[in-house]
Amino acid sequence: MDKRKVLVTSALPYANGPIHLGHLAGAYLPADIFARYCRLLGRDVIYICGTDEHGVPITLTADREGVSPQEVVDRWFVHIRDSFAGAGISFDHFSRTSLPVHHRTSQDFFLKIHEQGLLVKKTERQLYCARCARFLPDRYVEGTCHNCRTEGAKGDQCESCGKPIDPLLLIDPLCKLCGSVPEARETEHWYMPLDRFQPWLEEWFSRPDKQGWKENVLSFCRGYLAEGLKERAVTRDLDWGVPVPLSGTAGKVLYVWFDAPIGYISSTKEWAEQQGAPERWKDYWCDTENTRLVHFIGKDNIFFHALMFPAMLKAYNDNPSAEVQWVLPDNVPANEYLNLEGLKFSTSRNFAVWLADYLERFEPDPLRYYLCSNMPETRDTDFNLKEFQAHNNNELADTVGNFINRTLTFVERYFDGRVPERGVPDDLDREMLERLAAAGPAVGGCIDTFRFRAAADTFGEFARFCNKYFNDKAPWQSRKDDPAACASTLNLCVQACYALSVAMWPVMPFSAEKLWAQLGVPEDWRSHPWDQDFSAALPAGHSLGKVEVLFPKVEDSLIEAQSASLGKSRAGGTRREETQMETIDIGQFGKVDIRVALVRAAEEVPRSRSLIRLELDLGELGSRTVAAGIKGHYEPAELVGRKVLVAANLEPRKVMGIESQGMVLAAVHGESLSLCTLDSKFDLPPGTRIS
Ligand code: B3M
Ligand code: ZN
Repeated sequence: MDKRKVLVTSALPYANGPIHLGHLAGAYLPADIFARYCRLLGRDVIYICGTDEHGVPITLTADREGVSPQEVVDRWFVHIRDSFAGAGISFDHFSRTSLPVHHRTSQDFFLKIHEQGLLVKKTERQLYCARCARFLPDRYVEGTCHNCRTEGAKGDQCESCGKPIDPLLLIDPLCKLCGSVPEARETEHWYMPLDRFQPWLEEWFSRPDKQGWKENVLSFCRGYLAEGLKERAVTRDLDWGVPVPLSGTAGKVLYVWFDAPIGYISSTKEWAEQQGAPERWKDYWCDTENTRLVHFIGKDNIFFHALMFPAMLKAYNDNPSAEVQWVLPDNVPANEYLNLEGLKFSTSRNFAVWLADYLERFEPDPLRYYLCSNMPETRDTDFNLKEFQAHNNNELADTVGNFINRTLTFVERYFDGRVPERGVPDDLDREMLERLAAAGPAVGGCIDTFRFRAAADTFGEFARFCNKYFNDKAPWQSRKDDPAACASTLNLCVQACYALSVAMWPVMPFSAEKLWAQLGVPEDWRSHPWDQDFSAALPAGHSLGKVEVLFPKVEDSLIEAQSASLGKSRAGGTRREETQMETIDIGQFGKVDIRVALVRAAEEVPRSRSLIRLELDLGELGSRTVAAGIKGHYEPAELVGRKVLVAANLEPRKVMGIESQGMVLAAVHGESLSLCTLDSKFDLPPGTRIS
């Protein structure tokens, strides 16, 4: 089964909004860990992604904002790409589906399938809004789901039961743009006859390699096959997308789910071009003998990756005039959902921890490690800020970091920063040696079979053993009684630090690279193959680098700040939360000291997406610096001279290098934000207390 080449993909995020931690845990972090692990093993791997820039989610955003779809995707492409980079997601290439190479590739796909007479052209009735003078494909219409009767179901797929929606069957449909009741009108579309691929898909799903697929994915697909696959429309009446490459089809584009998976191919083509080897994409996509194609996705995308796309690839391959034969997915390790403090992440309600916001406050690695330990592999899991903090402080700071720091400072202090000599091992040493030999394969075996939680557990267990080894060997004692034994202990501890550094890299690459600097070894992953003997990686006499704390604790104030912004969006966004409000007594309220403050100066915080730094005059309380998350809503210049309201007795906290000494009050609704200000009828002096 060990094919030489690995082609890893992550679902192409829609370029119409920011990435949140639910996305990260679902389709990106596991793929990144897997791709990095393959790299450490020396496998020939490429990791491909890009933004999905077509489809109704994007045109709806453009309609709402009154801008062109191109403007929407240009903005979000940059934002999404940069958030992923900040989180260490190491794509070999991150492309976009609005590029010409993608349009060409998708049109070629359509034609290769169409040429064989496989696409069914049908005139059919679809929902049309007379007021907007347009058809209402997919999410342009909303109503009650005809499968499960959930209200507010969008016209493509019901979020509640996960089933595809037939818009004509939607109960009480409404136009999403203007709210009127649509009518049915005739239009022409092309259909992919999935029913004709049913026998082949059944055979494909019965092949032995499917035993390595996750049960959630298999049972989902078996369910579909048992019901019998139906034809699916692959075109839409829209003016944004890949134009249908047939004459007389003006105003029609390919359905976004037809072109999006082809985006993996076009992204690889663009990568090859940039490598200066324009044909190299074929080395991966068309070497059916040697390539493993692995699609990382969230569970809502299983249908398209495990049934629809394989059928499209098969249809193309069946064309006698096809110049290439595509590889079929080797695995589709779909994750379930990550929830947030017991509720669903919601982009529309702004109930989310956005990756870019997270990265303004915290380091990426503790998040990666926590999400890896808590990955929604086989069932939904929950992201909880307090748990994240505890995980960082107990596992990373107190266990992994503590062991590494004790070892390296000990060597620095008592062995002149050089790896000590190893002597004859005792029983405990032998156990350490065995563990050192097993550490890499143990963690790697889990990653290789997409068991990321187990990989994190195995890593954590090894770190705990290392800590215990250090304690049990008590080198501070043996340094005086038995210097040779002490040297031997520290030699093994240094090797263990090295083993941890390599085993850490797929999950916590930034920390691994810092640790390599501390260990005095090259900081480039290419120098640290997985399959070496970790028990003697660093020879006696090798000089270590400068020792620093690898995993600082996450302070309460940071968690509270993140939690407060979550609370804001939670209260602003969901009615359920508003009515479930917790009550406090007047005394508790009185503890918050809210004051009138005059803005003396304002400037945008460099590199921050949301912050403006305010210099405030609070009258008798003196002046204050506050970092306010209002960038994009106000220009700094228009703030100067205005009076705002500030919670003045909050503990100061550091954000983006600024000590923020208070919180400016604002009302937030969806994407709108308004500063709370005073009635202009009265001119109250700065420092006036609000009660
Ligand atoms: N653009 C993302 C989503 O459904 C969708 C994935 C495409 S993968 C080819 O959230
Ligand atoms: Zn309308």
